[in-house]
Amino acid sequence: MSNELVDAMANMREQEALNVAEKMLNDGEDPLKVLALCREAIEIVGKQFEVGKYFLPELVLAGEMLKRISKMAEPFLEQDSEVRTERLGKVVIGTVEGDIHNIGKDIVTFLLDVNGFEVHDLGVDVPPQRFVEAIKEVQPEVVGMSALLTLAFESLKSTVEAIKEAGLRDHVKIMIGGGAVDEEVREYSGADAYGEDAMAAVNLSKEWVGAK
Ligand code: B12
Repeated sequence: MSNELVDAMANMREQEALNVAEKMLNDGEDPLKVLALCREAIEIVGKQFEVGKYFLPELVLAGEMLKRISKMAEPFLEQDSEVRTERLGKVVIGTVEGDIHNIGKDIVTFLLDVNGFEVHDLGVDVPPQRFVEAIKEVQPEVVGMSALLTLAFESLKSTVEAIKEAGLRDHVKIMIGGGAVDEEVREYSGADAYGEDAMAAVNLSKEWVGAK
Protein backbone atom coordinates (compact mmCIF):
# COMPACT_ATOMS: atom_id res chain seq x y z
CA MET A 1 0.00 0.00 0.00
CA SER A 2 2.86 2.38 0.83
CA ASN A 3 4.27 2.01 -2.66
CA GLU A 4 0.83 2.39 -4.19
CA LEU A 5 0.39 5.76 -2.51
CA VAL A 6 3.82 7.05 -3.57
CA ASP A 7 3.33 5.75 -7.09
CA ALA A 8 -0.17 7.18 -7.53
CA MET A 9 0.84 10.62 -6.21
CA ALA A 10 4.10 10.83 -8.11
CA ASN A 11 2.28 9.88 -11.31
CA MET A 12 -0.59 12.33 -10.82
CA ARG A 13 -3.32 9.73 -10.33
CA GLU A 14 -5.19 11.93 -7.91
CA GLN A 15 -8.30 9.88 -7.17
CA GLU A 16 -6.29 6.72 -6.64
CA ALA A 17 -3.88 8.52 -4.29
CA LEU A 18 -6.80 9.87 -2.24
CA ASN A 19 -8.46 6.44 -2.08
CA VAL A 20 -5.29 4.66 -1.01
CA ALA A 21 -4.51 7.30 1.64
CA GLU A 22 -8.07 7.10 2.98
CA LYS A 23 -7.90 3.32 3.18
CA MET A 24 -4.53 3.39 4.96
CA LEU A 25 -5.84 5.85 7.55
CA ASN A 26 -9.06 3.91 8.09
CA ASP A 27 -7.07 0.70 8.46
CA GLY A 28 -5.15 2.27 11.35
CA GLU A 29 -1.89 3.25 9.66
CA ASP A 30 0.07 5.94 11.54
CA PRO A 31 -1.07 9.28 10.00
CA LEU A 32 2.49 10.60 10.26
CA LYS A 33 3.67 7.66 8.17
CA VAL A 34 1.01 8.46 5.54
CA LEU A 35 2.23 12.07 5.42
CA ALA A 36 5.85 10.89 5.19
CA LEU A 37 4.92 8.78 2.13
CA CYS A 38 3.28 11.84 0.59
CA ARG A 39 6.50 13.72 1.10
CA GLU A 40 8.40 10.93 -0.59
CA ALA A 41 6.08 11.26 -3.59
CA ILE A 42 6.41 15.03 -3.54
CA GLU A 43 10.20 14.70 -3.65
CA ILE A 44 9.82 12.72 -6.86
CA VAL A 45 7.48 15.37 -8.28
CA GLY A 46 9.99 18.09 -7.34
CA LYS A 47 12.80 16.24 -9.10
CA GLN A 48 10.68 15.74 -12.24
CA PHE A 49 9.98 19.48 -12.19
CA GLU A 50 13.70 20.24 -11.86
CA VAL A 51 14.60 18.13 -14.88
CA GLY A 52 11.79 19.61 -16.97
CA LYS A 53 9.57 16.52 -17.11
CA TYR A 54 6.86 18.10 -15.00
CA PHE A 55 5.70 21.70 -15.11
CA LEU A 56 3.74 24.06 -12.86
CA PRO A 57 0.37 22.25 -13.30
CA GLU A 58 1.93 19.08 -11.85
CA LEU A 59 3.36 21.03 -8.90
CA VAL A 60 -0.09 22.52 -8.32
CA LEU A 61 -1.79 19.12 -8.52
CA ALA A 62 0.79 17.54 -6.19
CA GLY A 63 0.15 20.38 -3.75
CA GLU A 64 -3.61 19.83 -4.00
CA MET A 65 -3.31 16.09 -3.35
CA LEU A 66 -1.09 16.73 -0.37
CA LYS A 67 -3.44 19.35 1.04
CA ARG A 68 -6.40 17.01 0.75
CA ILE A 69 -4.56 14.09 2.32
CA SER A 70 -3.30 16.33 5.18
CA LYS A 71 -6.92 17.38 5.83
CA MET A 72 -7.94 13.72 5.78
CA ALA A 73 -5.15 12.89 8.27
CA GLU A 74 -6.05 15.68 10.71
CA PRO A 75 -8.71 13.80 12.74
CA PHE A 76 -6.35 10.84 13.04
CA LEU A 77 -3.49 13.05 14.20
CA GLU A 78 -5.85 14.59 16.73
CA GLN A 79 -6.79 11.16 18.07
CA ASP A 80 -3.12 10.29 18.48
CA SER A 81 -2.36 13.42 20.51
CA GLU A 82 -3.69 14.14 23.91
CA VAL A 83 -5.71 17.25 23.13
CA ARG A 84 -5.20 19.63 26.00
CA THR A 85 -7.29 22.49 27.20
CA GLU A 86 -4.51 24.23 29.09
CA ARG A 87 -1.83 25.57 26.78
CA LEU A 88 1.87 24.74 27.05
CA GLY A 89 3.05 27.97 25.45
CA LYS A 90 2.74 30.25 22.45
CA VAL A 91 4.24 29.93 18.99
CA VAL A 92 4.30 32.54 16.23
CA ILE A 93 4.80 30.91 12.85
CA GLY A 94 4.91 31.91 9.19
CA THR A 95 6.47 31.28 5.80
CA VAL A 96 9.13 33.93 5.27
CA GLU A 97 9.11 36.79 2.78
CA GLY A 98 9.23 35.84 -0.88
CA ASP A 99 7.96 32.31 -0.33
CA ILE A 100 4.33 31.22 -0.66
CA HIS A 101 4.63 27.49 0.11
CA ASN A 102 2.35 26.72 3.03
CA ILE A 103 1.47 23.03 3.09
CA GLY A 104 4.32 21.99 5.41
CA LYS A 105 3.83 25.03 7.62
CA ASP A 106 0.14 24.22 7.95
CA ILE A 107 0.94 20.66 9.03
CA VAL A 108 3.39 22.02 11.62
CA THR A 109 0.76 24.51 12.83
CA PHE A 110 -1.88 21.82 13.15
CA LEU A 111 0.40 19.45 15.04
CA LEU A 112 1.59 22.19 17.42
CA ASP A 113 -2.02 23.11 18.08
CA VAL A 114 -3.20 19.59 18.88
CA ASN A 115 -0.14 19.09 21.06
CA GLY A 116 -1.10 21.96 23.32
CA PHE A 117 0.40 25.14 21.86
CA GLU A 118 -1.39 28.40 21.14
CA VAL A 119 -0.29 29.01 17.56
CA HIS A 120 -0.42 32.36 15.80
CA ASP A 121 -0.05 31.69 12.09
CA LEU A 122 1.01 34.77 10.13
CA GLY A 123 0.51 33.06 6.76
CA VAL A 124 2.90 33.18 3.82
CA ASP A 125 5.29 35.74 2.34
CA VAL A 126 5.65 37.29 5.79
CA PRO A 127 8.01 40.30 5.96
CA PRO A 128 10.54 40.40 8.83
CA GLN A 129 8.80 43.39 10.39
CA ARG A 130 5.53 41.46 10.62
CA PHE A 131 7.29 38.77 12.67
CA VAL A 132 8.68 41.51 14.93
CA GLU A 133 5.22 43.06 15.45
CA ALA A 134 3.68 39.67 16.19
CA ILE A 135 6.36 38.86 18.76
CA LYS A 136 5.61 42.16 20.51
CA GLU A 137 1.86 41.52 20.43
CA VAL A 138 1.74 37.82 21.26
CA GLN A 139 4.90 37.41 23.37
CA PRO A 140 5.53 33.83 22.28
CA GLU A 141 8.24 31.59 23.68
CA VAL A 142 8.85 30.14 20.21
CA VAL A 143 9.03 31.53 16.68
CA GLY A 144 8.79 29.16 13.72
CA MET A 145 9.78 30.05 10.18
CA SER A 146 9.19 27.96 7.12
CA ALA A 147 11.12 28.32 3.84
CA LEU A 148 11.05 26.09 0.76
CA LEU A 149 12.84 28.26 -1.77
CA THR A 150 16.60 28.59 -1.54
CA LEU A 151 16.03 32.28 -2.28
CA ALA A 152 14.07 32.50 0.96
CA PHE A 153 17.11 31.49 3.06
CA GLU A 154 18.08 35.16 2.84
CA SER A 155 14.70 36.06 4.35
CA LEU A 156 15.29 33.63 7.22
CA LYS A 157 18.50 35.47 8.00
CA SER A 158 17.00 38.95 7.67
CA THR A 159 14.06 37.97 9.87
CA VAL A 160 16.37 36.71 12.62
CA GLU A 161 18.34 39.95 12.27
CA ALA A 162 15.19 42.09 12.47
CA ILE A 163 14.20 40.26 15.67
CA LYS A 164 17.68 40.94 17.05
CA GLU A 165 17.56 44.61 16.07
CA ALA A 166 14.19 44.99 17.80
CA GLY A 167 15.85 43.76 21.03
CA LEU A 168 13.66 40.64 21.12
CA ARG A 169 16.19 37.92 20.31
CA ASP A 170 16.70 36.90 23.96
CA HIS A 171 12.95 36.57 24.51
CA VAL A 172 12.31 33.88 21.90
CA LYS A 173 13.70 30.61 20.62
CA ILE A 174 13.67 30.42 16.84
CA MET A 175 13.17 27.22 14.84
CA ILE A 176 13.26 26.93 11.09
CA GLY A 177 12.24 24.22 8.65
CA GLY A 178 10.86 23.34 5.24
CA GLY A 179 12.22 21.59 2.16
CA ALA A 180 15.97 22.01 1.87
CA VAL A 181 16.53 23.72 5.23
CA ASP A 182 19.31 21.99 7.15
CA GLU A 183 21.92 22.61 9.83
CA GLU A 184 24.00 24.72 7.45
CA VAL A 185 21.04 27.00 6.74
CA ARG A 186 20.35 27.15 10.47
CA GLU A 187 23.86 28.37 11.09
CA TYR A 188 23.66 30.90 8.25
CA SER A 189 20.32 32.28 9.43
CA GLY A 190 21.22 32.52 13.12
CA ALA A 191 18.17 30.51 14.23
CA ASP A 192 18.41 28.26 17.30
CA ALA A 193 17.42 25.00 15.67
CA TYR A 194 16.08 23.43 12.55
CA GLY A 195 13.42 20.75 12.49
CA GLU A 196 13.18 18.12 9.83
CA ASP A 197 9.46 17.51 10.16
CA ALA A 198 6.36 18.59 12.02
CA MET A 199 7.03 16.30 14.97
CA ALA A 200 10.48 17.89 15.35
CA ALA A 201 8.74 21.27 15.61
CA VAL A 202 6.56 19.92 18.42
CA ASN A 203 9.52 18.34 20.24
CA LEU A 204 11.67 21.48 20.00
CA SER A 205 8.83 23.68 21.24
CA LYS A 206 8.11 21.35 24.15
CA GLU A 207 11.77 21.30 25.10
CA TRP A 208 11.96 25.11 24.98
CA VAL A 209 8.91 25.67 27.18
CA GLY A 210 10.17 23.02 29.62
CA ALA A 211 7.37 20.56 28.87
CA LYS A 212 9.55 17.55 28.07
C1 B12 B 1 3.60 21.93 -3.94
C2 B12 B 1 4.71 22.82 -4.44
C3 B12 B 1 4.36 24.09 -4.91
C4 B12 B 1 2.94 24.64 -4.82
C5 B12 B 1 2.76 25.20 -3.38
C6 B12 B 1 1.34 25.05 -2.88
C7 B12 B 1 1.24 25.51 -1.45
N1 B12 B 1 0.07 25.99 -1.11
O1 B12 B 1 2.18 25.44 -0.66
C8 B12 B 1 2.99 25.75 -5.92
C9 B12 B 1 2.58 25.15 -7.24
C10 B12 B 1 2.14 27.00 -5.65
C11 B12 B 1 4.50 26.05 -5.96
C12 B12 B 1 5.02 27.24 -6.43
C13 B12 B 1 6.38 27.43 -6.65
N2 B12 B 1 7.36 26.54 -6.45
CO1 B12 B 1 7.11 24.90 -5.49
N3 B12 B 1 7.04 23.17 -4.90
C14 B12 B 1 6.08 22.39 -4.43
C15 B12 B 1 6.61 20.99 -4.02
C16 B12 B 1 6.25 20.00 -5.14
C17 B12 B 1 6.10 20.46 -2.71
C18 B12 B 1 6.27 21.39 -1.49
C19 B12 B 1 5.50 20.78 -0.33
O2 B12 B 1 4.36 21.14 -0.05
N4 B12 B 1 6.11 19.75 0.29
C20 B12 B 1 5.45 18.92 1.31
C21 B12 B 1 5.55 19.49 2.70
C22 B12 B 1 4.77 18.65 3.71
O3 B12 B 1 6.91 19.44 3.01
P1 B12 B 1 7.67 20.67 3.67
O4 B12 B 1 7.11 21.96 3.24
O5 B12 B 1 9.11 20.42 3.50
O6 B12 B 1 7.25 20.56 5.21
C23 B12 B 1 7.65 19.53 6.11
C24 B12 B 1 9.01 19.77 6.77
O7 B12 B 1 9.96 20.41 5.94
C25 B12 B 1 8.70 20.49 8.04
N5 B12 B 1 8.57 21.95 8.06
C26 B12 B 1 8.00 22.80 7.16
N6 B12 B 1 8.00 24.04 7.64
C27 B12 B 1 8.56 24.02 8.86
C28 B12 B 1 8.80 25.02 9.80
C29 B12 B 1 9.42 24.70 11.00
C30 B12 B 1 9.65 25.78 11.98
C31 B12 B 1 9.82 23.36 11.27
C32 B12 B 1 10.53 23.05 12.51
C33 B12 B 1 9.58 22.35 10.33
C34 B12 B 1 8.94 22.68 9.15
O8 B12 B 1 7.47 19.92 8.43
C35 B12 B 1 6.66 19.62 7.28
C36 B12 B 1 5.88 18.37 7.55
O9 B12 B 1 6.71 17.30 7.86
C37 B12 B 1 8.14 21.28 -3.93
C38 B12 B 1 9.05 20.06 -4.14
C39 B12 B 1 9.74 19.60 -2.87
N7 B12 B 1 10.64 18.67 -3.03
O10 B12 B 1 9.52 20.10 -1.79
C40 B12 B 1 8.33 22.40 -4.94
C41 B12 B 1 9.49 23.44 -4.79
C42 B12 B 1 9.67 23.82 -3.34
N8 B12 B 1 9.00 24.59 -5.55
C43 B12 B 1 9.93 25.13 -6.23
C44 B12 B 1 9.74 26.28 -7.06
C45 B12 B 1 10.94 26.71 -7.89
C46 B12 B 1 8.52 26.96 -7.08
C47 B12 B 1 8.20 28.25 -7.89
C48 B12 B 1 9.29 29.34 -7.87
C49 B12 B 1 7.82 27.80 -9.31
C50 B12 B 1 7.56 28.92 -10.30
N9 B12 B 1 8.39 28.93 -11.32
O11 B12 B 1 6.66 29.70 -10.11
C51 B12 B 1 6.90 28.73 -7.16
C52 B12 B 1 7.26 29.59 -5.92
C53 B12 B 1 6.48 30.81 -5.73
C54 B12 B 1 6.92 31.48 -4.41
N10 B12 B 1 7.22 32.74 -4.46
O12 B12 B 1 6.97 30.85 -3.36
C55 B12 B 1 11.28 24.45 -6.05
C56 B12 B 1 12.24 25.26 -5.16
C57 B12 B 1 13.64 25.19 -5.70
C58 B12 B 1 14.59 26.04 -4.94
N11 B12 B 1 15.78 25.50 -4.79
O13 B12 B 1 14.34 27.12 -4.49
C59 B12 B 1 10.86 23.03 -5.49
C60 B12 B 1 11.89 22.39 -4.54
C61 B12 B 1 10.63 22.13 -6.72
C62 B12 B 1 11.93 21.81 -7.44
N12 B12 B 1 12.53 20.68 -7.14
O14 B12 B 1 12.39 22.56 -8.26
N13 B12 B 1 5.21 25.02 -5.49
